Amino acid sequence: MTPSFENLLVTGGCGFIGANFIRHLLHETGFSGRIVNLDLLTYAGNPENLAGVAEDFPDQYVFVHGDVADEATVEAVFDAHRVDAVCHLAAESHVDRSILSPEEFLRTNVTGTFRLLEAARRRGVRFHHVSTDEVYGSLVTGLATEQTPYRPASPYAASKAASDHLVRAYHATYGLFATISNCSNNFGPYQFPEKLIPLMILRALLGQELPVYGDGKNVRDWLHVTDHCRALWEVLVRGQAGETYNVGGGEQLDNLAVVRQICALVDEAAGPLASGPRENLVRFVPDRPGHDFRYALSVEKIRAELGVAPRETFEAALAKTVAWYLENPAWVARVESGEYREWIKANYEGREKGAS
Ligand code: NAD
Ligand code: TDX
Repeated sequence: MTPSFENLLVTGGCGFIGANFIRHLLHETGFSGRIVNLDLLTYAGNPENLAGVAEDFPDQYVFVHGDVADEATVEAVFDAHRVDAVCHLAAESHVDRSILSPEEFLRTNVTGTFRLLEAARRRGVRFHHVSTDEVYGSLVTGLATEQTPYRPASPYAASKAASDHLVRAYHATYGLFATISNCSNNFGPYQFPEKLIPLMILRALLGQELPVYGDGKNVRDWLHVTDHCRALWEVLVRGQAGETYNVGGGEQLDNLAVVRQICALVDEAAGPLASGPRENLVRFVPDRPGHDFRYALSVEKIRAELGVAPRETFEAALAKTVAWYLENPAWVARVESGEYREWIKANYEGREKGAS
């Protein structure tokens, strides 16, 4: 289906999912319009995640260094680039950081979403909001559907819940063409190694201890990022105004099982350690405060209404992900040493934010 828009604003495009999504748009969808990537380049934003994109697609891709919570920046971007659709991914995204320092989460996730909604409603621009299954809170049994009441437990989840409510309010009150997707735990290339899977891959490779929170029995629903990107595109193009779509991988595993699989894959790829299998590196550490026990999503609605279902199996996608981290030592080294920040300083700091 041909999209009804030509100038798509993607926020947070230098992050993990944003970068995968921009690559997906350019390589897999046949989208011939322009992509404007508005990103503040926080610690999680790495322009190297989009290496080659500006050079390969000079007429289709533009980067703007700026803050979604800054009204003047957002207004200027909408006007300068004649934005006619938004896919909003920019966020503070890590639960542990939200426990240590919640304020930035409110600014970016709540105020930032509000600024974008204001700009979109004034111009009648279609708006897609990327959210999380964490808004539903921990489940005892069964699957969360789009009707499950919100019960966020962490400051991160609460900030995402607040932003979801704002999006719904803008649809109900102003008639904004808005959609929301709530997805489960993503994994794949370019994920910052603070999240479970890349953290464990890189620590296992180096033979470092593997910190598993609590007893490792907490369950997550794993979604390969390419399956998420396909779903986002379908919702952007064919989603119905005011609707919410869950996007999950359908494979729920406890954390210890995930870490053990990673250990086995790294043992196989890198050879065993002299001290024995990497599984011996697992250390049970004090639990995350308010740690949600279990997430699991019903993905029936998006399958029935938009024909979207995951294609990857967890096992095969995890093997590909381990291979990606092993095959990209330069990316890993620059992230781990902090050198990717030097590149950002040289290229963007001192330049006016909001200037492309
Ligand atoms: P990420 O942390 O890897 O990337 C976030 C990006 O947003 C970075 O490029 C960062 O520089 C940018 N950013 C942060 N604050 C900004 C601001 N004020 N203005 C402009 N840009 C800003 O995050 P991710 O894992 O790619 O997640 C993307 C979205 O998907 C988020 O909205 C997140 O809540 C949601 N989500 C993620 C997952 C997951 O498993 N990673 C699961 C469900 C939902
Ligand atoms: O060192 C660790 N040890 C550990 O046991 C880390 C970093 C995590 N964990 C556990 C906590 C969780 O139960 O692993 C599970 C996954 O943790 P994270 O990777 O931090 O993800 P989670 O907290 O589940 O949130 C993720 O999925 C939903 C994303 O970070 C969110 O942005 C998304 O909304």
